[in-house]
Amino acid sequence: MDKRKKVIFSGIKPSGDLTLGNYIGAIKNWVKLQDDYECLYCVVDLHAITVRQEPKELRQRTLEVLAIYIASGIDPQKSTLFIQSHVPAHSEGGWLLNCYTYMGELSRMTQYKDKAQRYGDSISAGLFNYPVLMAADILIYNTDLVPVGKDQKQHVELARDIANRFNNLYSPTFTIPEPYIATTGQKIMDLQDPSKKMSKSDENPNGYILIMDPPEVIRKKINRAVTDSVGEVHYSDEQPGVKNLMNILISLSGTTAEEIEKKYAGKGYAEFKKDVADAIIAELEPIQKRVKEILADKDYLESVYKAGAEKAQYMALKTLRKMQKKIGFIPPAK
Ligand code: ATP
Ligand code: LTN
Repeated sequence: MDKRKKVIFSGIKPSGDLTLGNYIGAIKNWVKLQDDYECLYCVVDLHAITVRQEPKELRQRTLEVLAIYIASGIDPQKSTLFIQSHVPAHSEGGWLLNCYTYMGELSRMTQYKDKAQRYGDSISAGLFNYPVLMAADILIYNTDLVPVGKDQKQHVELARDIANRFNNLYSPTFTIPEPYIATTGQKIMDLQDPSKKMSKSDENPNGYILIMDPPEVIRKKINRAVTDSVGEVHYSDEQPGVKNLMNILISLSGTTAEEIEKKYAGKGYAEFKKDVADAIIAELEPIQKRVKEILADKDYLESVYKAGAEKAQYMALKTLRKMQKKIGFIPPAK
């Protein structure tokens, strides 16, 4: 039977160089979903400008993120790859949904609260509204599943609330999306402070590993990663630094925590750290090589994001028109 494939949507902001957290928590899982779902993977540049971006860097990074998607195994023949600002329905849908979202809901978003604390008064209204744009991203494609890291679960839940509100107010319009969180590598933590997530906008570069970091830098950062004075490789909340390194190894090599504990019993951390670094390098080196090749072929990249935007626009416009009609807007004259 030819049942409609379920729709998957996800995106990463080109707001900094991508980290191992983005790779393990997002991209690596996306690759696996391509055969079973209709997947749309987006570079969410509209989201990136919620904090100030240097125009030249934003341009470079947007293309680099796209190249990383492809180099990591996302196949433009199977999945729709595009740049968010090329599909204006995201911004338009975002505005409409803003009028169906409460200030109270947005002020409860953890990511907003964290960033508000970090940036103080100079925080943009865009940062506050950001989850509404994300809801539009998801809802205009009638997305069924949203693969994200644990940190984004709250935003997907807000998208569900907004969708239900709109559906109940008018008539069924949106599919109610579900977060789809992979069991391994849900949240990779900062190497210097394992109580916070590894983030590309961190000030301390030793806290994160970049997808494009050269091997010697990866080794240095893993060697410097904060552990503890226990001296035993155990998977325990009391040893958050070691646990994080174990999670990285588990998601990259497919071993289990028990196997790792057994292998390094009585051996301290040096050999364990070396093997973690080896596993990261083995995974990232071929991807880095491909990224460079893809970035050198601008025509190819352009053909990918052009085809992606056309397909996405077609899907998104259908939903946007429905929303406008239900709200009570006069359709434009033909
Ligand atoms: P920033 O730190 O600048 O806010 P970010 O690194 O969180 O950005 P996003 O573009 O917001 O990156 O996230 C893209 C995807 O990567 C999301 O699905 C998010 O859940 C996932 N992700 C980001 N950091 C991690 C992490 N440390 N562990 C697991 N998943 C992560
Ligand atoms: N908010 C997400 C990035 C993002 C996203 C989306 C993820 C924007 N739009 C739609 C999934 C679906 C973040 O900060 N990681």
